[in-house]
This record gives sequence, structure tokens and C-alpha cells, in this order.
Amino acid sequence: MNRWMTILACTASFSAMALANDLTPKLVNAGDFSVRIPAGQFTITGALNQSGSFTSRGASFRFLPDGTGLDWKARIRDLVNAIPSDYEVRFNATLIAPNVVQWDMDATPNVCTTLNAFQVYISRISARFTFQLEDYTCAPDPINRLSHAVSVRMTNVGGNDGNFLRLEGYLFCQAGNSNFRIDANVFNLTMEGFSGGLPKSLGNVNTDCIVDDADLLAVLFAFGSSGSNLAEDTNGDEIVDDADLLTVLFNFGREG
Ligand SMILES: [Ca+2]
Ligand SMILES: [Ca+2]
Repeated sequence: MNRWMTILACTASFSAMALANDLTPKLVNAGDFSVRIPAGQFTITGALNQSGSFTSRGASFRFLPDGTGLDWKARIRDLVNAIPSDYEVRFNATLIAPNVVQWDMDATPNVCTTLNAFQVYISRISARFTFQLEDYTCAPDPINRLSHAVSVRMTNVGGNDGNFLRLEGYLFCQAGNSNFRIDANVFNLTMEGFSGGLPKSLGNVNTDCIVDDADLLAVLFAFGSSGSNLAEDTNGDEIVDDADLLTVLFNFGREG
């Protein structure tokens, strides 16, 4: 009997450990992530020949409620700062190993836009980013794009097979004219991102990584206040009332 109980206890604790180590729920609970590309390279070949370094200033993206819960959308301008296109592309998530998420995107925008000084037609854009998730001590977003603290660090892994961005298009928006065909490749990427923590919509009004008595007290002290951008207004209706209090109570103890 004792032996069975020991086995059961071991199994239970092992399961708890396995669950505790899965960081993807922290991303889903946070609902968003920040990311930046401090280093990378690009080449453009065909009708235009250029090469150089590729970097991207920090941006944040929201996870979509459909799909895996870790899919997200981005405007091309957020991915490639040199292209001012608002066309949205979708990144689909696949968990390829514990705490390793691969995001894939493949789209055919067929839009005429600009790249640096040139008019370009983008017929296809595709990308893959692969990130290792690691615990990170709860702190303000180092990329300074998220309004809540973060508890997960994302670092890209998998080299050029796991991390690339490709563009197919036509110079001067001469769509379909092979004389104007251009291909752009972004590679040797270094990326980092942050997620985790909890948004105030889940009752975390003091931007740390837990809903606890500090949040409860903050809402109680602010109870009845009205105005825009109140930290304690969890649902954004410009008043701190029982709805905000209930949000804190329903999420009490939740960690992100
Ligand atoms: Ca809190
Ligand atoms: Ca409110």
C-alpha cells in the first residue's frame, strides 16, 4: 500500500512539475508580447541589388483568441520598418518542443508600397521565427512596449532554418514583369522578446505578475473614482466600481 502511495505521489509531483514548466499558458494569460530584432542581415537580388544590416525597433503584438491561442497578426511596417505598409499578416504558432514555439507566416499581399526610396510591389512575404521560452524574474518590459510587467523571456533559436523573413516582389510596382523581379532575404537574425505577467483586464492593477491583496486594496481605495486611464479601472469604462472589484476577486491568486 505504501509503495503504491509513493508511486502515486511521485507521479503527481512529476505531473505538477511538468505543468509548472510549461510557460505557454503565461503567454496566453498575458495576451501579448514584445519583441525586437537588434541584429540581422538582408540581401536584395534581381532588379535591385542591395545588402546590409537588418534591425527592427521594438514592437508589441496581441495573441489572437482563435487558433492556438499563440497566433498573432502584424502589419508589414512593424516587421520591416523600411516598408510603410499597413497590410496585416498572420503568424501561426506550433509548439515544436517543450517551451519552443515556432511561428510561421506566408502571405500574398499583392500591394504596391515603398522600400526605402523605391516603389515596390510585394507579391509574397513569408517568415519563420522560433523562440525558446524561459522564466524571467518579474520586471517591467525591458523593450518598453508592454504596459505590464513580464515573467517570460523569449530568445530565438534554430539558426537560419528557424528564423528568416523573405519577400518576393517587383521594383517600381511592375507586377508580373520578370525584368523587375526582386527577392529579399533577411537572415542571421538575433531576436528577443518578453511576455508573461498579467494585464489589468485580469485584475492585476499594479502591473506586477500576480493578482493579490495589493490589487484588491488599490481597487478599494480607488472605488468610486472616475476618469480616463485610471490604473484600477480594469474594464476601461472610466469608473472604478463593483465590476472592477469582481474582476480582482475572480482572478485573485492568479499568477502570470
Ligand atoms: Ca498585482
Ligand atoms: Ca471599470
